[in-house]
Amino acid sequence: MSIPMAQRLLKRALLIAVLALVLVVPGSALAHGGHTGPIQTFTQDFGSYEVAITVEIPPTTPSPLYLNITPQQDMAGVTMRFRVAPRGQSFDGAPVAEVQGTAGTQGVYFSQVDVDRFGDWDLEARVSGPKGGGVARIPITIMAQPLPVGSIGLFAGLGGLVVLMIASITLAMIAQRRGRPVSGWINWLLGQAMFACLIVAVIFGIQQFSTAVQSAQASADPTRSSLGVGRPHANVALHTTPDLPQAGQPLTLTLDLSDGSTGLPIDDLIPHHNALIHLVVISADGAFYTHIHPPRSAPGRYAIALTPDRPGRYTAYVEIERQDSGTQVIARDFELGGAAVAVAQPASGFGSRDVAGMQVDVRSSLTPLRAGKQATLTFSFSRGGLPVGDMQPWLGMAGHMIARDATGAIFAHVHAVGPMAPSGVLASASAYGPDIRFVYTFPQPGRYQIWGQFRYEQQIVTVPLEVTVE
Ligand SMILES: [Cu+2]
Repeated sequence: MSIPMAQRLLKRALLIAVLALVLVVPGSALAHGGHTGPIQTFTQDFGSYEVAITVEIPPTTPSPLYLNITPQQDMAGVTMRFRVAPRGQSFDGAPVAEVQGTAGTQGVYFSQVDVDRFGDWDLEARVSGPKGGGVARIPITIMAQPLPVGSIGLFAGLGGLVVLMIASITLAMIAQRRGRPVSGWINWLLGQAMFACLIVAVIFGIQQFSTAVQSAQASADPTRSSLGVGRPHANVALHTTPDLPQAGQPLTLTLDLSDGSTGLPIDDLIPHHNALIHLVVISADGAFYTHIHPPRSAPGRYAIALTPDRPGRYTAYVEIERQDSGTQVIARDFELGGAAVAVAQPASGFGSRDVAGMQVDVRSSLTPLRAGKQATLTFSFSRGGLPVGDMQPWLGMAGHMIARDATGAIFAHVHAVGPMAPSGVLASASAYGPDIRFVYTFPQPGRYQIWGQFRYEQQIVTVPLEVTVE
């Protein structure tokens, strides 16, 4: 083989390699359940401290597990401690990473713990401060990313081609130096082998390309996503401690999640909207409302303390998302005895009101509201007559709106229109307002209670209102 010919072949091989590398670039990851990516945010309530912990899952081990900790309120005198253990093993002896909270405006705290193997881990977070505290065990899975078979085939084909090209050029150069041509059968063999490698690379390249196209189509079409399989429904057993709680006295709500098919504890929840569980507890009259994020204490078990202020029936709405499944809301009732501690303030309808030192004006694009017709509800924030433009993200968004009808049977958790805030560090740079909008279609006529929830100056701001749908 002559040197110019070898150079031509080399150029051709390089071109093929470049083309193949373009084909091998993996398709975009699916955006649905079970594909939450390597950065996950877990918002949990530790007593009266709500802390969002963003975990950067390492692609390999041993490696540090980086934690970005974003408290939702003042953390003066608060200590946060973190440690990890492989799931099912004791935390005893695990090194503890400690972070001290500071007073004033909260940024992001950083910490890290070390993980030394792939698999399921529990990240234990302990928060204690002057206003109480609590413990959460956050489930983390560190997975080795296997190289797809198609990529292995493509790389093998291309690698073989490159090796054969180098061999061919080397042989040609040796032959030229000796003044003897490379023997015909060697050239024939090299040519056949190169052709075979090329065919392998092309076949696997086409396969990679079609996989990338299919996964792009699947992520563009929500009905054709990986949700096809799904998982059985979740059973939620709710119990209160004490068994007969009294108004104005603290009680602990414990949620035991089990698989509707096997009855085993559910431990495949994935964070959705920055938490594993969104728990909304509302009294029958709607005067008591709370939206909290109970910490996980063991597989399938979540517990949180609260102090409802009036006797009667309460509904706990448990919103979860299981791996490879959509979100589900499970409602459970419980009763409180005793006498009312606080007087119910009637919630106002649309219009202006004062909340948390701001004026909040709420209006609807559709008046009157009608069942089955889409409406945009706008919350406008101002202070001393000036618009407020530095509302902060809560649970990754500008705002959340809970709507519930008077019977308690209709329950909706609506998110503000607009982009989600980035996770972790960058979230603190996001600012919203003065107008925050929600789009919702009320399914049936009736009276509805609505709670708009926002974050401003590190306080969760809840705006209740009551509307009639015709
Ligand atoms: Cu929530």
